[in-house]
Amino acid sequence: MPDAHRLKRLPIPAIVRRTAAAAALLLPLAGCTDYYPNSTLTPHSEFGRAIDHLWRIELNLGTVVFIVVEALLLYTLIRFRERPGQPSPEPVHGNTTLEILWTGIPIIVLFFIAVPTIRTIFETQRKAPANALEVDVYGHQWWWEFQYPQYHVTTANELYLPLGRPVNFVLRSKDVLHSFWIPELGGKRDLITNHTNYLWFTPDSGMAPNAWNGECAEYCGTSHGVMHFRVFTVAPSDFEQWAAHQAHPSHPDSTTALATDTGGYRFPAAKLPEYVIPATPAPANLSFASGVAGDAARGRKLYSSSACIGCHMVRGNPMSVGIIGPDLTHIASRYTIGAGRYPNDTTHLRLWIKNARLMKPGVIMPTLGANQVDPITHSRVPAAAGLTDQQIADIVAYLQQLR
Ligand code: HEC
Ligand SMILES: [Cu+2]
Repeated sequence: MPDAHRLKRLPIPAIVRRTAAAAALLLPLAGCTDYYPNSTLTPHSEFGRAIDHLWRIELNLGTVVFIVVEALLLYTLIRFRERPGQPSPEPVHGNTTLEILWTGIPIIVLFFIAVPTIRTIFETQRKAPANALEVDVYGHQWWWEFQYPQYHVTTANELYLPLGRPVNFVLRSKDVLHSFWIPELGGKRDLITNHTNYLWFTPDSGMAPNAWNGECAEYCGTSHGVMHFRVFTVAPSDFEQWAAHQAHPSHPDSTTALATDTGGYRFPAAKLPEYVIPATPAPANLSFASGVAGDAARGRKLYSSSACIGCHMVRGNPMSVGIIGPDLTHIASRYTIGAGRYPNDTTHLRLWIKNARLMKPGVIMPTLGANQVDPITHSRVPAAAGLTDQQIADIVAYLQQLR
């Protein structure tokens, strides 16, 4: 062969080669060090472990099949490769032994997959135990409603669950298909229009109290990607306190209801994992006047005569009985707004009320700030009809009292 056609070998220093080889070997291990809050590979309930067990069986079986098939393939490629001067191979017409083998082996493989799969289906579809906590889950475009019928509690986008007690989720949709998924605890199971689904699991009793991410796992429209929720698994006594407080109408809307209330329980802010509070930047073209202080009493009056009451419920406020949007009775006890899109703080509440549709694409909540352009209708809210920054600040001051 002429020299010019030969591949020239580049001289690679030994140190570079060795470092590259070591890096290639270590790369897969890098995935083991970080903590991924949305990983299903660290299950913390019997349901999660059942699914994890099944997946590991299938991964192991699949690996064996892969290695055997690839080995046979490589062997065939090398053993029967073309050699110079060799005559063409003779064609083969049918081989009964082979046909039986390649029909029989997949049947055996499928059998080994089917048995544990069917067993896991039955295991995870069993009826919930009688002492289970019931949570009625309603999927909305694009947020979650959670009702605890045994406790007369309704909340949104935040779930409190007692450690060690089975919880039975009754899954329904108010509009299109959604899917309820807490990667580290359990799911996914679909919320189907005009059909009720069930899912139950027990958050492990031995865990320290913690916060988890929940997601919608079935594409449901524009803001599907921002349909998160948070789950707090807490000590049973803390759960009881949380539920007792949430069941009450909130201060300042009820003078009597809070007489016996100790203020309730909230997952301690100091213990929140960093993924709980989102860092979504607010839209650049949305701003709020600086130095405006809100007045809660004025805000309550304004809220109670604004469009808000047609969509939102504030138990204890007889004007506010809407059921289209999230229940705001204890809005100030929550860590996030807009289904995990923004932190629940003064800045984001104000911007949200000013132009919700700019803050989260497609939401039903209309753009309400004076002179704001509604990104869906493209029309400008007239100055006289919209809320001024002062009015919004007042409403936010009121909402922040609803703890
Ligand atoms: C047409 C119905 C409608 C009206 C009117 C409306 N909202 Fe909403 N609101 C919604 C919906 C729906 C959501 C949930 C949006 C999402 O997260 O996808 C929402 C979300 C919110 C949230 C965030 C709640 C949470 O837990 O994430 C706040 C706060 C809020 N609205 C306050 C108000 C106030 C104050 C007014 C009146 C000035 C108002 N809304 C008017 C429908 C409405
Ligand atoms: Cu979705």
